Amino acid sequence: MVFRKLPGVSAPGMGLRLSQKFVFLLFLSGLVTLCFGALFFLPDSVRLKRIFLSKNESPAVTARSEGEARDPPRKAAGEPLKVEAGGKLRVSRRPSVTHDARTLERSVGTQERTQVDAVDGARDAATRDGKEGGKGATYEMFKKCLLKPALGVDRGKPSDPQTVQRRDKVREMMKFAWDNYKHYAWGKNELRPLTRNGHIGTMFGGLRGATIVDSLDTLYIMGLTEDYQEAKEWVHNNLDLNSNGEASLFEVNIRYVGGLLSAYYLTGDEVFKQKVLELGEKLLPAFSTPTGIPRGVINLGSGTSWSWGWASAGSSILAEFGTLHLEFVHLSELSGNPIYTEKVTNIRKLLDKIEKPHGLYPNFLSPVSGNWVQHHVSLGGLGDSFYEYLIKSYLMSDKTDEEAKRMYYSALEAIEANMVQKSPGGLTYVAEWRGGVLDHKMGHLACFSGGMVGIGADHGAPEKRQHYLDLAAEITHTCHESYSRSATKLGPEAFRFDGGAEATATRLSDRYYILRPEVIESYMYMWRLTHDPKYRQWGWEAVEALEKHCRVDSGYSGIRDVYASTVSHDNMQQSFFLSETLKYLYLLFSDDDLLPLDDWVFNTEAHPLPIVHKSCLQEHGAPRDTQQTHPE
Ligand code: DMJ
Repeated sequence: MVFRKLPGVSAPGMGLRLSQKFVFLLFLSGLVTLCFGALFFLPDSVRLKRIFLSKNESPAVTARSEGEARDPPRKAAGEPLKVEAGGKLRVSRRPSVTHDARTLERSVGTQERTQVDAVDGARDAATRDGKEGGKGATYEMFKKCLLKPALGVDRGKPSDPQTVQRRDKVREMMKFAWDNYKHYAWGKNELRPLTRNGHIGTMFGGLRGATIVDSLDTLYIMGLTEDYQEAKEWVHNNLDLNSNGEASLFEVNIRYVGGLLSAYYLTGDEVFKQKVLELGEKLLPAFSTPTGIPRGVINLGSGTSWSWGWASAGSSILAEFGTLHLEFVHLSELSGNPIYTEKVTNIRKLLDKIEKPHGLYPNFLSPVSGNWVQHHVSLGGLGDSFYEYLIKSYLMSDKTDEEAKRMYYSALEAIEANMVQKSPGGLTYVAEWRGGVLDHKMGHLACFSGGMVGIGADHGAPEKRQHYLDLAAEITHTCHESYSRSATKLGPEAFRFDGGAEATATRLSDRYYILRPEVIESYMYMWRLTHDPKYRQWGWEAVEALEKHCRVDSGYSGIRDVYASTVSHDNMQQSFFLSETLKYLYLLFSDDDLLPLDDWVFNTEAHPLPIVHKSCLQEHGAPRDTQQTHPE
């Protein structure tokens, strides 16, 4: 009835009755509320939104504080997420929070709110600490608690001339890789050595200089002092953490957090501490899920996080949320803020409690329900570094983290019982487990496990120690076979043990090598543990193969087929080549007193972190409460 009178006539002029005016006002105020509410659902970039909502008001937090979970943002331009050659992850345009997940998130709105509050508190504290230099432990305190000098008596210089020569060669390789990055890709994330330009990629959420941050410690331990200084200057002047892109929590943690932490612990340069505390704080919102299991992707600017589009049912990935512990414990140590340790302790507790098929840890877990999403278990991609971080957490805690130790050895037992196999030709390998069915394939990534089983050997049950050392040697031998059976003497991305294959790739798509470190990493650990000269010999074979097939005019490149003697290059110099592959080679040809293993634990990107000698640190003034957890 009201509407019949409306066209072209203003309401006051229509002589409306009081009740009609009331209905009209009600309608009008509803309309205004609706328009304002709609602002929350506009993309971040819309100007109107920036005018009406204050900058700090993260849409994610706002939505959650109303008990609503917001759909993850869509990438403006980009491809659907997939695992790139090299196991790297690309961001999907497809939001992966399902309807069910949203409903569940709504029903736990209060819990979410508490977590967001905690995160905000931590943000404030971390920012303050970052700016004020922090209330936590310092470089000096850690240094006083080391058993030996970090760089040894003479920077680990070996005594025999051949090893000196080989080590010098590795140093020259680092210099070559670095100089070309510097020349053609400075400030970008990685070098494309054939096209001589930089690559930014989609893993680091707008952060730049991945190769610089990943290389700091390698340059430092190799004594490439001027290059290290330039890298440090860049971090100081150009490492901008106020980026607003979509980052992999895992990749940012292992490369940037790990790289900055180790640079700080090796050099004491305050800029690294300040940057790493600032960055650590930006990662916290990823943990604001009903279970506290972080999602895989985070917008470092807004704090919004979501799951990889390809990970089924919005799940999080074991190797990602299980590879934060070492770095986060150190973030708590340096900031004096226990929140980082609490976040990773919570992950650990959930994993410990949850029922595991045959004692195994599947690769996908829902951050909403805390249940496994499928039963695929792997010591390669998607699973690998979770196991690595269990034993390394135990070692880094000065052997006090009994929970990590117990979980590591029972996981290893389950892996041995269900996944470790012997090929007809007598090669020991770790197969993949898919709901009880074995896939007789081992990935290059899984070759880190030779070193892992090796460093854990001495801490297992006394009657198992020799067995573990033998197992470590056998796995490392198999991985070496995957190299020596190819034309290039470099190993494929994955090799098989079925259909007549023995440590060789059968599929075209598995034949590439992208400068990965895992096989060389195991040589390095096995050398330190046994001093069997074969490991140095195998390392040298790898150097020769890298020089012959991967070195190009302007850097190092991965290759597309390790079985083809005329190689085709992939035009990528991965940052982990400088961070891991060359560092492990250098350590392999150095004396054991360069970064001794009784003081240092390497994160999964080969960044050395000092063992936390808790009581010693406290004696030197470190706070006691960085390990506190929230009351249950
Ligand atoms: C590195 O970034 C790390 O070692 C990670 O744990 C696995 N993949 C690459 C190297 O292959």
